[in-house]
Amino acid sequence: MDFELLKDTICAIATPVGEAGIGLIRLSGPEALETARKIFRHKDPDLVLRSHTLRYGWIVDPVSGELVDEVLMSYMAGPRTYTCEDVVEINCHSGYAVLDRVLGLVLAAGARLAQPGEFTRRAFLNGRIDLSQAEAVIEMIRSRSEQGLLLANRHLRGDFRQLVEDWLEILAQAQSHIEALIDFSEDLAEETGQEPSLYESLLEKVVEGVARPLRSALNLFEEGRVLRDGLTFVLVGKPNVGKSSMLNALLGKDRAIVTAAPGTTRDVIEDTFVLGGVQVRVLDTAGIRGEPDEIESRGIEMTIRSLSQADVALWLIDHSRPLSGEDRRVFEAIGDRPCVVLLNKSDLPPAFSVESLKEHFSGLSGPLSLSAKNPLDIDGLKARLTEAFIRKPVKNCGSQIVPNIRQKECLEGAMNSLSKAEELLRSNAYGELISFEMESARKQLEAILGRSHDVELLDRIFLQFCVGK
Ligand SMILES: Nc1nc2c(ncn2[C@@H]2O[C@H](COP(=O)(O)OP(=O)(O)OP(=O)(O)O)[C@@H](O)[C@H]2O)c(=O)[nH]1
Ligand SMILES: [Mg+2]
Repeated sequence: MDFELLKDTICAIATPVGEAGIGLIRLSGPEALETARKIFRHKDPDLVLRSHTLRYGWIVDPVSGELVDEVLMSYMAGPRTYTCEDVVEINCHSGYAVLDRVLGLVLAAGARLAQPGEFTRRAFLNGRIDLSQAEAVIEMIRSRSEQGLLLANRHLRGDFRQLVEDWLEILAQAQSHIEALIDFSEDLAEETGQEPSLYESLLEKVVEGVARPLRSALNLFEEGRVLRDGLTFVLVGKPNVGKSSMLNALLGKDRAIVTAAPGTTRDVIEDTFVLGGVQVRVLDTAGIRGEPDEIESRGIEMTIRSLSQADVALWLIDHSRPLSGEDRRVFEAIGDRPCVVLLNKSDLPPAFSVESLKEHFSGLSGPLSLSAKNPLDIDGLKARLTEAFIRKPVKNCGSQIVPNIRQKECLEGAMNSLSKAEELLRSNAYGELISFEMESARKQLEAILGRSHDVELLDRIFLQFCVGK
């Protein structure tokens, strides 16, 4: 994006377009107030709008004089605003025609239509937030579960920014000590032996103050992914074992067709629910069987593909029918993926014992006996899944900072340079080499905050936003 564009005034509809109580049109930039005043009519024509106040009035077409909408308009003078610029928000009635008309008038009055994420981008470029906070805004908007929201909130508050700034400060200090030494290091080391002890104390500061906490943040990435992006469970089993019944039971609604005939489900059906504060995507699949017809075999291919995307396989076995070669095919398809074995239809007399199941499939652990038709069993299953896959990430991520994938890559880069710097400090290497590694660790950390203003990176991040944010 051309940074010159920062000087103009942008506008956009900030709420979803459609019929609703209120629709918001937002303006930001040096001309925001002047632009809005051209189309806003208040009963007192000489009214001076004070900053951070809300006023009642009408939007008027300045050319025809037509009254377009009855609105509340707020004016907030920068820098105490979302973008740090002057901001005006017009609260209109929400409808396709009204919002379109008002936006048209704002554009005609001189504002430019904002690009996706441009308001937040301005907040970033004007220094109100750093890049980790801007990313948290997207996460916040997208978040569909409590845990994801908590993580996003921590970043939005600037906790990660604070942490990274502390690390940068420690590294900058260490680096300046090293550099001060570079000119006279050899003499000093020989005459007084100060250098090794300085190195020791720098080493401790860098390891304790930066490398160790940085590594713990990195270690949380995988668990944080569960909280942020959720988990995918896939229901697999031979035909008619109750996979679709289980999907419906987990979701608490009739999502998939259930019939007594095997081969009912032929596509992959998916939906989501929240488990332990985490978003869970669950896939119901076509039953895996030996001699499928053409449609079914396509379905089975999709089942295998779904298995490869899933975090956990929920393998359903019909406990009321004898085990068969089809169950073995399922077992083989699951391979060594994380798997929970569910012995379904526990309300019917069992056709085999749990021991014989374990003999059949060696290495299989703790099958859970249940019925998709019994709500108490479903509660038990959910508790078991929460315990197995969600409790630990939630506990470990507690109030910690958890990087997203971009931040993780920056942290890994920084860690790599820090390890080299540590090694060099331990071996009393030349100051220049140590300083070089510290500098490169700092660059990686600065990239987390977006200090390098890499335009492509900024485009990649902000274009994920909607227009109006
Ligand atoms: N008694 C009993 N019947 C069940 C239970 N779970 C499912 N069923 C019945 O088993 C039959 C098959 O259920 P579905 O949920 O369609 O099984 P599916 O595994 O999705 O079958 P396909 O899609 O054909 O692979 C239906 O008649 C269900 O009502 C259970 O726990 N107990
Ligand atoms: Mg089914």
